[in-house]
Amino acid sequence: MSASVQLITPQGYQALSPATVTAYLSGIKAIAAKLGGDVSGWRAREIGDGNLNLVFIVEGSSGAVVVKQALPYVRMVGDSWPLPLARAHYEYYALVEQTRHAPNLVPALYHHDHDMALTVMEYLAPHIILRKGLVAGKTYPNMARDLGLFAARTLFFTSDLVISPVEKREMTAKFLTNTAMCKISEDLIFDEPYYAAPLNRHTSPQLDDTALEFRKDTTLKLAVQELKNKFMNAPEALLHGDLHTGSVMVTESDTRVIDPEFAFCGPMGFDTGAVMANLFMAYFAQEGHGHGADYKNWIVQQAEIFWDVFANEFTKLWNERSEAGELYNPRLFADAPELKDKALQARLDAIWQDTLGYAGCKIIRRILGLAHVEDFESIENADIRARAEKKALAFARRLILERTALKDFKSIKGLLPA
Ligand code: SR1
Ligand code: MG
Repeated sequence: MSASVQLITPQGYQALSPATVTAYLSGIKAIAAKLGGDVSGWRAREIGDGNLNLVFIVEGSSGAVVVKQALPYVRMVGDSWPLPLARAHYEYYALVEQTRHAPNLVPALYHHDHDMALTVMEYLAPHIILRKGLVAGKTYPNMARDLGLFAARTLFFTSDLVISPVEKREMTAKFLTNTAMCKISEDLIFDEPYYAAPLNRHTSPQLDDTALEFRKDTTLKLAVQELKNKFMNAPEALLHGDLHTGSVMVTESDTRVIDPEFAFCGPMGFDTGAVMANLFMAYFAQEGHGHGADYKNWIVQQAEIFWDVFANEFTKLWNERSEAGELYNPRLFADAPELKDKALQARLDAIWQDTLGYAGCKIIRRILGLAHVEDFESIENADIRARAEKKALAFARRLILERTALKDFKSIKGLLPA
């Protein structure tokens, strides 16, 4: 750790290890009962391979749990980059809220410890991280539908279409202070790929010229800053905030969304755009994984199903709305009944445009910024990787710049290289 950086941890916080996590859990009655048997028989391992936190699996004679604990710094960079432990609380609050609206699509919550910045939750087995499944060429029949339902329900029910202005502002205020995590997104998604930020990296030398072109691209930078402005100033709903394929665990039949530590109230299209971006990156990366044309088509189909299910569920919820919710309140439809459908279409069109814009930003940041994705990183041959990344970058740029003209999924497919 550099001498100038001070890591701030409250009294009572201690980063756990496989050796200490079992003793910690043995002090929580309900968890001890779930694990079963004596603490001496429990096995613990640390499996966190994300960018930020510790994740333990603890198994006992009758059950298993996952313990996720925040570290006071960014794990992928080290303790020279401090990061507030408070993200663990925002994650917990977001999970509680998501559980209300999409209970079968998130892990069950067992325990939250504020001082220790940790949450104990359901051990999902035999689930794997969706991104890894896509890299391995696996198909998941329910995944796109489930993600569409998750996005529609969590976004709709936390928006002004349902909750009162008081509740909405309270929710916005509660997450407004998730500042450090929002700042990471503001920097890493909207700024750093577009200047020579010290921690940026890309496939070099193959993408050197492309990276420079993006840094010189005034038109693109303007569009990205507009999207950033909306990210910072449009609290439409409580977002997951980091809804990429590494935040989803799957089996053949089950889908669970994890890791909402970037949660805040922002534009709905930021979440839907994350899903789209990561499915399309999986698509472009197939160039290096070679699972065949049918698999590539399957991925594109999943992006389309995701959006269709999202829009259909949003429509269903819109049509079932009660009198609550401040935005497009049904009292406005009494003398203008056609407004109901027109308003829905206007909302969906706006979310669609944002979805494309944010999807583009999220693809670009994963290729030119700090935090990359396994889809591309696992392509060992740098020439093949660079070729796939270049195509993805060109696609992403068009998504951003043409987002108002690209009216439907068919037009998106038209942008994909033959
Ligand atoms: C420094 S954190 C880098 C990235 O990891 C997370 O998954 C978020 O996407 C974040 O931007
Ligand atoms: Mg995460």
